[in-house]
Order: sequence, then C-alpha cells, then structure tokens
Amino acid sequence: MSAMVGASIPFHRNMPFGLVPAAFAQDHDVLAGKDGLTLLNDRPLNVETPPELLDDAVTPTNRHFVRNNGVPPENTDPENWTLTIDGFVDNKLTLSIADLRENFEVVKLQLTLECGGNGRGAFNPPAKGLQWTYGGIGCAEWTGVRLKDVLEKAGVQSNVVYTAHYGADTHLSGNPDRQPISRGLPIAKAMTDNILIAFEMNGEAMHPMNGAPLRLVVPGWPASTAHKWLTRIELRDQVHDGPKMMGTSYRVPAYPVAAGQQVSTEDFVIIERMPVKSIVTFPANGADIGMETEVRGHAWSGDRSISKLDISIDFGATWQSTELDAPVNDGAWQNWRATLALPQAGYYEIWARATDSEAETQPFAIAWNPKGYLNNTMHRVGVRAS
Ligand SMILES: Nc1nc2c(c(=O)[nH]1)N[C@H]1C(S)=C(S)[C@@H](COP(=O)(O)O)O[C@H]1N2
Ligand SMILES: [Mo]
Repeated sequence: MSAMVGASIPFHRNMPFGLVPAAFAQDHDVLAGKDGLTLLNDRPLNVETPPELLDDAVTPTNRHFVRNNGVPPENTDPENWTLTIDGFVDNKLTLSIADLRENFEVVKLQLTLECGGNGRGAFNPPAKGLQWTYGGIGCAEWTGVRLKDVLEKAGVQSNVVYTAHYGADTHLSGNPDRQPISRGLPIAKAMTDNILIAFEMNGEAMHPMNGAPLRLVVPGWPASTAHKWLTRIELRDQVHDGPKMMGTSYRVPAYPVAAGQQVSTEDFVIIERMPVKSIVTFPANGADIGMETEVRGHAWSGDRSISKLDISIDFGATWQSTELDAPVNDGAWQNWRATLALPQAGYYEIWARATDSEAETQPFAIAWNPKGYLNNTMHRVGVRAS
C-alpha cells in the first residue's frame, strides 16, 4: 500500500483493509469518477463496492464495481468505434455507434450485473481468485439497443448454437495474439429481450472502466458474459471455446463435492443463471443504531423475480417480512425495506433472506466448489442498538 502512494502511512493500522488511497485514486485517472470502492487488485484492476455504498435504488456510476481481466484499451473514441457481427449470419454487419442509434430501437433498462465470483472470499478452504466479499454487484440504468434486434438484422442461421464476444482490451502478457477474456451465450439466451448493447450508463457516457464506449449488458448471468469495449460478436455452430470459457473458468462441478475435493475438469459445467441473493445496504455492518431503525437493501435472482424478502434479528429463529418493490423491468434488482423495532439494547445481527418466483431461497451456508463461484449465502450485518 505504501508503494502505491509513494510514502509510509503512519496511521496504516487504522486504514480499512483494501481502501483505495485517495491519492492513488487521483493519480490513477482510470479510477477518476469512482469513489469509496475497495481495491482487490490493481493489475488487472478490480474494485468492489462496500454494501453500505450500494444503498441507492439504482447504482450510481461512481459506486459500480469494476472487474478487468486484462489491460483496458486507451483509444475509446466513440466516433470511430465499430461493432462487427459475423460467423453464421446471413449478412455480416459492421456498425458504428451512430448506426446502432439510428437503425435500432434505443431502450433504457435497469440491469443487474454480478460477477460469478462475488462472495468467493467466504469459501473455506479458500478458493483461488479475487477475494470478493459482497460488492461484485450493481444495478445501473443502461441505454442501448437490444442484442436480439441486432442479431435478427444480421440474420441468425439455423445452425447457430452460441455467441462469442470480443473486445478491445489486451492481454496482461502484452502478447497481441492473446485475449484476456472471450465468453459467449447460448443463442436462446442471446435472443431474450433484456440483453443490451449499451452505449450509456445512468444517462451519461459510460465510465471507461465499465466498458466505454460500447459493451454488452447481460443481467442475471455471470457478468463475465457482459463483454466490455465490445468490437465483435461471432455466431457459432458450437459452444464457444475462448479464454475463460473452458477448463474450470466460470464453471462448477456438475454434482455436489466435499470441501477441498479434487474434481476432474471434464466434470465441470458452464454457469448459466446466477442464484437467488440479497444484500443489506442500511444499516452498515458495525453501525451503532437506535432502538428503532429502517433496514433496507436489494434482492435478485438470475432470470427470475423475487417474491419475498424476510429479515431476522434472532439468528434465524424467527423471520419478519419486508416491503418489497416489483422490479422496474426484467433484469433489475428489487428494492426492499422494513422498520425494525428492537426489544432491548445490545448486539444484533440482521440477516436477510430472499425467496424467488420458483420458491428457491438463500442458504445459511453454501456447499463448497473449487473455484468459489455462486456464493449466495445470506448477508449478515452486525449492529449495536442503544
Ligand atoms: N472486454 C472485457 N469485458 C469484460 C471483462 C474483461 O476483463 N474484459 N470482465 C468481465 C467480468 S469477469 C465482469 S464481472 C464484468 C464486470 O463489469 P464491470 O467492470 O462493468 O463491473 O465485465 C465482464 N466483461
Ligand atoms: Mo466476473
């Protein structure tokens, strides 16, 4: 940390773990416009959002997490950007951002993006990879055109089974022949209504680290499918095999495994929808609160809606329901709130448990998997009431 700011930090003992030093954030203009986020890695750059900073109904750009696998492109001039649609299509397309705006319906949607590894830090034995806690999640308002409309215009041939996504970021090794990541979607998923090729975030130019000037936004599935700095979508007659598609990347064993168990690579399956999950964004973990307080947060379940959100203050013995908003649109998280009256002064844990439209609910503890994906255990917030 000292090396990052170029001096020793006398009060380092008091410095919250992972806090991005303000001086570092300023010098690193790549993070300009991001505020209060936690640095998980600086090469590639990864920052997550502390739960209490996710309190807004719609995640502001300065609070939206960043997950890079390589080196972002430097030249992101929207005027000269093009997107190519090729592979098994009737007409190969090369479109500028102006072409996208003019030739397709422009829509605005609130869409939830969650990294497949969000929550990995809680696995024991530890899973290798970024030690995300709770904040690899956000729900911003994105403006763009529907992926489906663009693919239809290109003409999807009958043998297409999968998409492949390519972008302008480069591999950490500096080797121009290697891509940092290239994932894809089954064609049926790609043809759903709420996947966008987006060019604006929260009504403004997109943040450079969130994929400006053009990206895919795929709600409810691992956000690794939501390609940033998007330059090309290829339609394939077989499942995509790009970097981070194969082996154990964004895959889990096809059957339950014991903690620490070795699983052979051919037994892993590609993660599709993300599981039912919620977060408490107020009060903050560790807060001192009064005897009556509002509790609030968000809940989501990939491709489904949330039907109820319950909270407990007695370690799960009893539950009370909360007021739960309907999703603003398919793919948006749902906001919830409740007023909590505490029986006496002291330490409490607030637990939140979401239930989705298929009656799936969040577990207290989740089965281990080798790469630490899909942790949807209940969020617990400790508070002192007086
Ligand atoms: N081109 C490109 N797209 C990418 C990535 C990347 O490294 N390069 N990371 C993916 C992963 S793993 C995630 S979780 C999301 C994160 O989106 P965000 O940085 O806007 O929060 O972007 C995805 N799209
Ligand atoms: Mo991710």
